[in-house]
Amino acid sequence: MRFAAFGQAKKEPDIRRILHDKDLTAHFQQVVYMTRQTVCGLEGLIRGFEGGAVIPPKALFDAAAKKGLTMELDRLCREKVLEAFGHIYQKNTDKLLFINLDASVLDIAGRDGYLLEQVEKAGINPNNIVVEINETKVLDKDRLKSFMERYRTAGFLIALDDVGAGFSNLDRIPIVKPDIIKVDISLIRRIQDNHYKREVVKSLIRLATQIGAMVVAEGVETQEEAMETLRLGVNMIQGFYFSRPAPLSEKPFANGRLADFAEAYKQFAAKTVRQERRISSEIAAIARKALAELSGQKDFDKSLRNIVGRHTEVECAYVLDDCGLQCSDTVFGAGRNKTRENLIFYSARHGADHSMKSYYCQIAHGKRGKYISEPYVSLATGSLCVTFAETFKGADNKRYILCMDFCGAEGNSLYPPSAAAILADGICDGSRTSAADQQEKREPADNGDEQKNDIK
Ligand SMILES: [Ca+2]
Repeated sequence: MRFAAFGQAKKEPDIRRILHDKDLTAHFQQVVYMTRQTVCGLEGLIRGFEGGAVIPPKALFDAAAKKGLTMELDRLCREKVLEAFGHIYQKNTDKLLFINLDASVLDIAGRDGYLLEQVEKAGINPNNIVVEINETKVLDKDRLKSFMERYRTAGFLIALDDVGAGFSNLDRIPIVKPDIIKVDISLIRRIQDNHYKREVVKSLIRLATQIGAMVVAEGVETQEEAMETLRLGVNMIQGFYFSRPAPLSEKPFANGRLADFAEAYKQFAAKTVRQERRISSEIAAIARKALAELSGQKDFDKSLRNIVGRHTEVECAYVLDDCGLQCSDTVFGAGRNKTRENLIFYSARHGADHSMKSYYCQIAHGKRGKYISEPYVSLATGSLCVTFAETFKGADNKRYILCMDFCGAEGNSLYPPSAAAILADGICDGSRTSAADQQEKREPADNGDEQKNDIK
């Protein structure tokens, strides 16, 4: 069912009537536990209807706030969700129900035990409930902390919702100590094309691993987004690509897309590994030739110019002595622009000291005498690159270190390819998601941010 088909209510909802008549409907969206290839739970969402039109959750909550009825609405939303889930719970005691809690209502005194009562009344074990804390502003942090402790002790799981949206909510991580971090749609949308989003999500995954939490990618709408988030290490995925919010169906945990996606992902993962291997061997081949050319030389600059001139994949190259001091220029390939040069970002020059940099330490103190970095954005040029470094002997028989930044020449990417690149390469031809299909999938979210507003 497409909610957009109903049209959205224009005037302010009559919140007193809605609360009085309990005129809200619970909808549910699947949360997919990817590595286990299963739907592990449902997020409960709420819909109001007036005169045949949908009232988005935000409009409901705005209207309630004006009348001082936020807590009443918040409670009714959960009552509806718990009641509906309660009907299917006995046959699905291994599944989770994610429920949203507007943390701003935690500031309202005298409500601390209410959620537990509601859950018990619905006959659901608290172990099956994930409480999503989804407001950026909690006025009373002590109250939030004591709420968390109480509910965790009672067996609830705690999720931090919409992480990465709006104001930073990272300060809540030590307070909430979440079991689950839900990464906001704004960081997921077109993540396959955006190095910065990828790195932010990778950081959140690293953080979650360190604090023993799971990561859910929210708002996944396309196959590329699903693959990229999964490749980065996200545990669970939620979004229109796998399911849209809807009333409970006969089989609320079935998903027809899961098996096909798992198959496509396995091919994608295999191809990623092959591509990474190809990239490493290309880098190794260029590096071998460069090292042979530099070995026994005195004038490194001339050889570096030859090397960089021959290989468009090499963004720049330079040589360090055994103490980490740069003993050549930083030689750039033709056409590389250095637009980012300023007082803090600039390419190192002859005589620069690299001895505190991690790649130098790895080579100087490690056994292998070579190093290759993760992809990163070059501080000198702003390009996405990887740095390769390896030792060689110069004319004076002393040890030197060749450093080369590799960067994808046009049409010849030398860093691990994005999901988009791999998909464009035709790996997932068997997939059901055509470009037109995806355009259709994305449309509702671009129209009034429906997906974002669902999450209440
Ligand atoms: Ca949520």
